[in-house]
Amino acid sequence: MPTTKPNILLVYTGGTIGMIKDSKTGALRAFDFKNLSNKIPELNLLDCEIEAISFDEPIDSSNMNPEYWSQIATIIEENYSQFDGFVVLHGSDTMSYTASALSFMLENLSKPVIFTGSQLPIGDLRTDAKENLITSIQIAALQKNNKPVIQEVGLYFEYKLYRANRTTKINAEHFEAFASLNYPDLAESGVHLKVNKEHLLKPKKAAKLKVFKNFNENIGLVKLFPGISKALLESIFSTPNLKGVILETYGAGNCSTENWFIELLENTIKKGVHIINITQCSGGSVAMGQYETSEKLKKIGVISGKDITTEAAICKLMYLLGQKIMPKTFKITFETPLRGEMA
Ligand code: ASN
Repeated sequence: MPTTKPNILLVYTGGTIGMIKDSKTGALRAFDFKNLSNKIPELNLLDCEIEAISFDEPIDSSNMNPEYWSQIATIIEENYSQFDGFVVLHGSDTMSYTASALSFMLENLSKPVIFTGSQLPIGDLRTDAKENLITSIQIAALQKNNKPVIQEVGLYFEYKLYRANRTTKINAEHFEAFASLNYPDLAESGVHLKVNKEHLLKPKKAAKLKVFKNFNENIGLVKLFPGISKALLESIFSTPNLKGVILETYGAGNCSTENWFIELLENTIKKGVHIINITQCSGGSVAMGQYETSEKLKKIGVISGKDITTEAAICKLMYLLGQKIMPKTFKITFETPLRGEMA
């Protein structure tokens, strides 16, 4: 019986993972991904075929934006039928945003799209890049009965595979740079690669991949703090063309019950601006109505972000606004999990 090896496409967008130190100047520069296997001969030992494609000009992920998200989605869309899995190499700083955005853009995804990066450049002696890259490729190539095991957007970093839209970058120095506090790990790499099958997303059978590239960027993110001024909030909420605001509240979705604050939110919602309540805690969920301090938000029509991360909330809001959802159904659509991003 002829055996065909899985075909994996590496998409290099930039970030530390693709950097090497110039031996003469010591400066970090982007590395040519066409010569990948010369630099990482271990890749030849993997039981899959690997091709690589790179952004013309690799970027530090702090320069990421929805236009680049569309470029990544286009590369996946154009190569979807030829490859069995995709590994996106991305700077770690904004990786959770891009990976969350891609999870919304790729509807009915039935192949793995694994984001990874590193804290140290690939050429460094102590780099974490090799393990992250090699295991991400192995995960993208995992198959059972000729079907990919992972059929969603994942993020692999320091021995763990997470659901991408559940992650947050939590550390700027540790190799364990990401966490998924509200959803269990999808897989763990130790002596064995252990996949937690019960936590994987199961796509709709035989549904065709749909790719959405419209984002509406007229949104805001407000983190409340004790003493936040009326003037500041009034100025944010009167931003021209504003369509939605993510409000990071305290604990289980609580905020001040002062009249001026609630009235400001109520008037903003009446103008047609969607306000989404998420918690500024790293873990746990918003439960509007649990305390008096959040009951008023519920009454005036604030949307519950439940246990969504800030990164996924931003992407979901821009995505849904880009879908031109009817104002009447916007709240219920936001409160419904679309790609396993919320409970
Ligand atoms: N500044 C880099 C980036 O996000 C950080 C990294 O990749 N570790 O592109």
